[in-house]
This record gives sequence, structure tokens and C-alpha cells, in this order.
Amino acid sequence: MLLPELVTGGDRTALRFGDADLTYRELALLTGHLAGKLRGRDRVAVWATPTIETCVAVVGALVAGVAVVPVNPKIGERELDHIVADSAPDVVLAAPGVELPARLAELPRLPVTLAPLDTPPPPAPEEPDGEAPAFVVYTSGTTGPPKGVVLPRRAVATNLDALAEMWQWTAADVLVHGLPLFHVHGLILGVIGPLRRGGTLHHLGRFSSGGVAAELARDATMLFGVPTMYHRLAADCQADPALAAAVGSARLLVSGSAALPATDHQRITEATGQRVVERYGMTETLMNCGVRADGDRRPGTVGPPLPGVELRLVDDAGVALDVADGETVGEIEVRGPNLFLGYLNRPDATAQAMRAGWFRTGDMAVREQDDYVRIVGRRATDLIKSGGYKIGAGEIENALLEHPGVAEAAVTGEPDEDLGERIVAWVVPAGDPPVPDELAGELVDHVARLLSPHKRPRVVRFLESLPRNEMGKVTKRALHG
Ligand code: MCA
Ligand code: AMP
Repeated sequence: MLLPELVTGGDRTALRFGDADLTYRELALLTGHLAGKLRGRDRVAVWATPTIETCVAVVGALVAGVAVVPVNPKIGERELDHIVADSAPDVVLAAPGVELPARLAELPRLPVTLAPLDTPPPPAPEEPDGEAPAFVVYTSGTTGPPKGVVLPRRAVATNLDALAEMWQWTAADVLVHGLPLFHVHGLILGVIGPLRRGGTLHHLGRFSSGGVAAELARDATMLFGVPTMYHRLAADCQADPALAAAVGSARLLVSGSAALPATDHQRITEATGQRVVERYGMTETLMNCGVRADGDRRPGTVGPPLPGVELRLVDDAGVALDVADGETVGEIEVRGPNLFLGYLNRPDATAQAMRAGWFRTGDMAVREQDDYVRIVGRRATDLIKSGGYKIGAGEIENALLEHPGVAEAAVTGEPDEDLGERIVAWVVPAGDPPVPDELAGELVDHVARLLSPHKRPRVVRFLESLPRNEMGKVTKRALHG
């Protein structure tokens, strides 16, 4: 069973979002009724606001054996059109009264309510097969619109169990986080994780250092966050000893989705006495590596492969490098029960991502003698990690080119202390100079409206032309001079 604690969890608190909370018994009742209404459906879209209703919707669908397509509640028009057309959900789940964008409002809608129920739910359907899709999570590639990653129940269950073993994660743990609920980190690790253990999630609604500290001072034991959150937490702990003491009381601080810089590791340790544990994953593979709770917490490393996950490094020709010398760089390939089933409607992209049963991550790394993995870079320069979100340069360039003020556009990532990387748009304006003062702001809003706010450029630089090679291809490296 994916969520056995729905049967056995009883009156323990499962979820708390601000003033709203649910015990396992209440969650089982609500989701049992919802599952009854979802029977026979194939896929449901969930309007994934950071609320308890989103968790009820997702768990209800999982109980019914229906695949969940979580949708960013700040999603732009173009991206939403693509996700709805590609995933073709039968129904959309959202809290009552929430206004949905037109493209979702045209689908049949089931309200997700928290109203107390006293009638028993219909009998639970048989537990679906492990290979049945549990989630379709959209993730960016270098070009084109995001791809739907189809994750089976088997990947979710085995990966969460491997993490539990590594982190000694039990029903006694109370997890706190403020991650968005439309990606693997916040939703699968951060919601389904504690529910599979029979523990508790306290979600902050939105991340703040004060919110994290208050929960850790009360009864939270673990924190999940992206490096941007730890960067902000480090600064706040340095400035406020009470906050630092609260963070210092945690059992485990876990960072992932991007590399946590050594300086932030150090600042947190100095202020709180804590050493952050890193883990490395991907939407397509869930978690691949992680530092154990009782392991050596070395900044710059993401620990050994998880139990059950096979990991190898390959050279440019795809030949496995049988080395663990801390020096030889190769691309990470992984194999195991953690892998996705494929990209929805994209057998071409799925085939390209696989090599004889191994998934090609595109991440470059070295392997230390004790099997710890150290990630040193990424194969594709056109993938940007900003605030822990993966963002493809190509989709932003396409959006910019739709604006009448843009003749040519190139998008790059440049180092940013807070976000890891910030998105920079290099634009050749259409029309005669001078460039209108308002154009940069308009382009930022245009991308936020069409795609998602987190994909908006943080900097817009105007140029007379883009640097190109003899073949006419834009040479992005020349842009940063
Ligand atoms: C500003 N805003 C705008 C505009 N300008 N909205 C529309 N148009 C504009 N022009 C709004 C934003 O929507 C937001 O609203 C507010 O201003 C601040 O935005 P922003 O600066 O983007 O937020 P931030 O404070 O910089 O966000 C930092 C963050 C965030 C909280 C760390 O980046 C974040 O939540 N990251 C988590 C990413 C994540 O979960 N990744 C996991 C995927 P408002 O404030 O109201 O929201 S990776 C994964 O799953 C793999 C498997 C893994 O390994 O984990
Ligand atoms: P996503 O497609 O959003 O799931 O992002 C997956 C990518 O995030 C990976 O391919 C890595 O490049 C990056 N990533 C995740 N965790 C880490 C980590 N701990 N250190 C470095 N990179 C990471």
C-alpha cells in the first residue's frame, strides 16, 4: 500500500497548514469520499495551491488510483494551455470558490471540501499495481514546452522508503517546509513523504525564516528546503540568536533541488551548530543520492547512491567509467525502481533520455573513494536552475519572441548569490532606437503572464545584435564576455 497510515494512523495529526489541520482518521474519511467520486477516471488536474485542500485532492486521487497532474496556481496562459492539452485531465480538483483560469474552468470540476463527514466512505478500491501512474509532473527541457514526467506508484513508495532508511525518518518526525506543491520536492517528498511514514507535515504556506524557526522551536524535527531558502535562513540566523537556537534544535536539515554553496553550509553551521544534509534528485528519477543522517556531512557532496539505486558515470561516448578517484568527471546515469515510466506523449524524448535501461541525467560529477558523489556541472548550458526551479532557456526565448518589441532574444543563467542562477534575457529590440524605457519591465511581465512568474527574467539587457558563429548559431558564451 502506498499510504497504509490512512488505515492505521488514527488520531495522530497528519497535516497542518496554518489553522487548518487533519488527523489521519479525518484525512482517510475525506479522501475516501473523494476517491469514490473519482473512480474510473484516468487523470486529474489538481490546482496546487499551498493549502491543505491540495493535499486532500492529491491523496484522494492516489486512493482512487487516478494519476495526479499538479498545476502551479501562478501558471501563465501558454504553459497552462500546453499542460491541459498534453495531459487531457478528466476533471479538475480545487477548493470551492477558487477562481480558475478559463482553460481549467472549462473542465468538469470537483470541489475539495474539508466539511466534517459522518457517513463512512464507500469501500476503498483495490490498491493499484505498482506500475500504475501516480503523478504526471511537468519539467522543463532545453527547448520547447515542459514535458510531463509519468511517475509510477512503485517509484514513489521505494524512494520514500529508501530516504526513510537513510534519514531514520519515522512516524515521530514532524516535517516543516514552505515548498511549492507542484513539484517533486514539495509534493512527493514533502507531503507524501510524511504521510507514508505516519508522521506529520506542518506547511508554512510560504517560506519564511521566522515560520521555520517557530515550528522547529515547537515540535518540528526536520526541515526540507531549496538552497535559496537556506541562503536566506543563514543570513537570518546570523542576525538573530533566538532564531539560530531554534534552527539548531532540529533533528535534520535537508537541502536539495540545486547545490548548496559551501559558504552557506558554513554560515549555517557557525550560527546554529547544524550541518545541513544534501540529497540529489530529479523529477524523472526522484532521489538518487543523499547523505545519511549518521553519515559524514561534507559540503559539496550529495552522498552515496540511495539503497536500491544504481549509479554510474559515463564518458562522452557513453562508456562506463569504472572509477571512484574523486577526479574523473563523467555524466551521471541511474537505474533502479526510482525511475519514471516515460515522458507523456513523448516516446522520442523518452528514448533519447535512456541508454540501455539507464537514465541519462545530464549532470556531470565525480565519485569519491567512499562512493560519495560530487556534482560539478551540467551538460546542457540551456538549463537554468533558479531558486531550485529548473527552467529551459528555449521556452523563455520563444515567449520573448512573441512580444512585438523583440526582434531577437537569447536567454542565459548567471550566478546569483540568492537564487543560485538568475535568468538574463539578451534582447535585440524591434523598431528604431531609442529603446522605450518601459520595454524591459513589459518583457518581464510578458514572460510571467505567458509561462510562470518564476520563469521571468530578472535582468534584461538590450543589444544591437546577438553574437553568432559562422553557422549563424548564437554563441551564448560570448554574451557574458
Ligand atoms: C514578482 N512577482 C511577479 C512579478 N514580479 N509576478 C508576476 N509578474 C512579475 N513581473 C511575484 C512572484 O510571483 C512572487 O509572488 C513574488 O513576486 C516574489 O517572487 P520571486 O522573487 O520569484 O520569489 P522568491 O522570493 O525569489 O522565491 C524564492 C523561493 C522560490 C521561495 C525560494 O524560488 C521557491 O519556492 N523555490 C522552490 C522551487 C522548488 O520547489 N523546486 C523543486 C523542483 P508571491 O510572493 O506571492 O509568491 S526540483 C525537484 O523537485 C527535484 C526532484 C529535486 O531535486 O528536488
Ligand atoms: P528537476 O528537473 O527540477 O527535477 O531538477 C533536477 C536537477 O536539479 C538535477 O538534474 C540537478 O541538476 C539539480 N539538483 C537537484 N538536487 C541537487 C543537489 N543536491 N546538488 C546539485 N544539483 C541538484
